[in-house]
Amino acid sequence: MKLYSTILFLFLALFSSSIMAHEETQKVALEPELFSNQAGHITYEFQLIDLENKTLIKDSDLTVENEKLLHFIAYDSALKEFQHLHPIYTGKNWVIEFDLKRNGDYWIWAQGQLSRNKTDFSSSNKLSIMGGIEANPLPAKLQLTRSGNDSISSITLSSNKIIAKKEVMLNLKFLRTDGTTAIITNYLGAMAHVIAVTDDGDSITHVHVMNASKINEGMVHSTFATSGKYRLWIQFLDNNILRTVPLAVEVF
Ligand SMILES: [Cu+2]
Repeated sequence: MKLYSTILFLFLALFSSSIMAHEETQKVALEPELFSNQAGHITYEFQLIDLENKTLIKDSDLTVENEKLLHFIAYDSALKEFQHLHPIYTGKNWVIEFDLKRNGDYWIWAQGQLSRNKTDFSSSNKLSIMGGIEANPLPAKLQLTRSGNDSISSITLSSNKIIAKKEVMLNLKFLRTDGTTAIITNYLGAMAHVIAVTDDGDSITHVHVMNASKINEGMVHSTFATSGKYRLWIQFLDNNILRTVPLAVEVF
């Protein structure tokens, strides 16, 4: 690693420990290596650093989880733009290519599992995008909704109260806005994926939806660490088309 990388690494380690204060421990740092801040097609190269061993994490250091070695999630601070992608390892860096057409401050996360101790990690950094479409205005507060749709595919989440630090089981119904029956097939090893983010964007949870006994119904078990409003992005395949439905819930 170059000197500046080492300095950046130390900075990241400090920065991460403050923003991730409510996480158990910060195990892995995400260090950007090469990227552009210009809106459009972005090639983002980064390194993952095992903070315990002070080593770079290669593809061979990770376990395949939900069919991928590494999951990459990006969203803007308005919690409107969203991407879930899978970086590849080049032998030197991890690389992901994606399109961000809209300006804004983006959170980026890498999620994976270290093979050496089978522990999951979520590591974040930020990326400010300029030169594109006007940034989404920051909403005064997140508009709560337990049902939403992406094109004709829709989701309705059960209305049970969610309490911080208590496991909750939420039911999901997969519907269509035109009344036809959804055709749900597994996406990356699960009926659906739920990515939950606190309304300040600084904490992320990724949980999986399991089949319930009824057709086109699923259930998800989760424990929300803190009270407050959360954005949920629910991703699933309906008729083999990837859909992403944004919802928002309050945790008491
Ligand atoms: Cu993924």
